[in-house]
Amino acid sequence: MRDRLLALAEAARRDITVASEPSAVEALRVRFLGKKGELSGVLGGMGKLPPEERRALGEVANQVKAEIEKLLVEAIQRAEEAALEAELRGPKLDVTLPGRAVTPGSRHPVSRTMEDIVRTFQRLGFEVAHGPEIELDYFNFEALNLPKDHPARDMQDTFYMDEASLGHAKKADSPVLLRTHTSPVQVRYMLEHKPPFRAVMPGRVYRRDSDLTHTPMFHQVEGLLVGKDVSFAELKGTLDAFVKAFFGSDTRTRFRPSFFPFTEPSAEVDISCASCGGKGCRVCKMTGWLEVLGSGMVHPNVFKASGYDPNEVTGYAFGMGVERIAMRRYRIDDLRMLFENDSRFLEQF
Ligand code: 2U9
Repeated sequence: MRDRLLALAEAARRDITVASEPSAVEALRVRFLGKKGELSGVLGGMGKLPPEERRALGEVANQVKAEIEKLLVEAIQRAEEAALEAELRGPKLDVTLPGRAVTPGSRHPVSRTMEDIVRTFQRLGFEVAHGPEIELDYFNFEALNLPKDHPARDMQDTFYMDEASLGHAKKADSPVLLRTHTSPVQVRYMLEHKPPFRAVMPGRVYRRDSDLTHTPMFHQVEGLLVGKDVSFAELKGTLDAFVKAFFGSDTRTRFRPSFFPFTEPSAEVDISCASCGGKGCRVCKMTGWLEVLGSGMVHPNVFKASGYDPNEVTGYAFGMGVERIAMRRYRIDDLRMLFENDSRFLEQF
């Protein structure tokens, strides 16, 4: 049996040292050391030997096994190195081929515009606040002076959430919807802070609208400043400063009376047309002015809904659509360009 073990070691030395491929080395491992391999075959008869002989043979068997294992490790290293070298030399891997170009991404024009608007207000001392896009009817409408039967609710068609799909997530006794403006963030902010404060609320909003000039999702930046004796003059001064910082220092502003349920009085803000300098052209439809934002003094009912005393505090609010401003800024004449994500369009920014 001892001779058979030594013969086995000799055969292993002879065959393993010449194996040149990983698969051949694996086949040899199975042949010599596998469960039904040659070593097992020789040791199978050991049980019948007397204990003395068994111990001596066991020692030899262990030495043979260790040697074969060492030979196999060396062989696999050799085979892998050879395979790698062959690949580098051979035709499979051509390291002289030019690499595939990595095209860097860029900020979307809507994101850039929104960030720039927010940054401009931050320079004027405004904080930035965020809130949920899935909102309660209460914060989106009710608290903003739009009771259920208010005709102004027809001004914006709303995506309501299917009650069944909300499951246990619905705790409050108010319908759930996709916010139609970021104004509910202002309401939440007022409930969580004490005046005086000023903050802007950027984000996505949703309306049941889809045509050449409307998308079901778009972006807004709204703002709110609340304090003691805040005046309409401050609203005008702040928005004029914003317009000059954002569109250029020679841009003029014009405030036109308007109506929003959550502000009184309300005003729409126009800026002088940059394309014609105010003389009138196709861009401004010959008026010399472009409408960019809405604004007003916070309505007393809105203060009451947030637990503020309208005799103690006043404030102003404003809102703007980011897509519209991005289109002005980059002279994009088709809204759909902003939503198609065509890389030939996006890589221009
Ligand atoms: C609170 C109080 C007052 C937010 C305001 C506007 C005027 C406005 C529109 C501009 C174009 C939205 O993107 S748009 O469709 N917004 O004109 N938004 S005042 O007033 C508020 C909001 C919250 C608590």
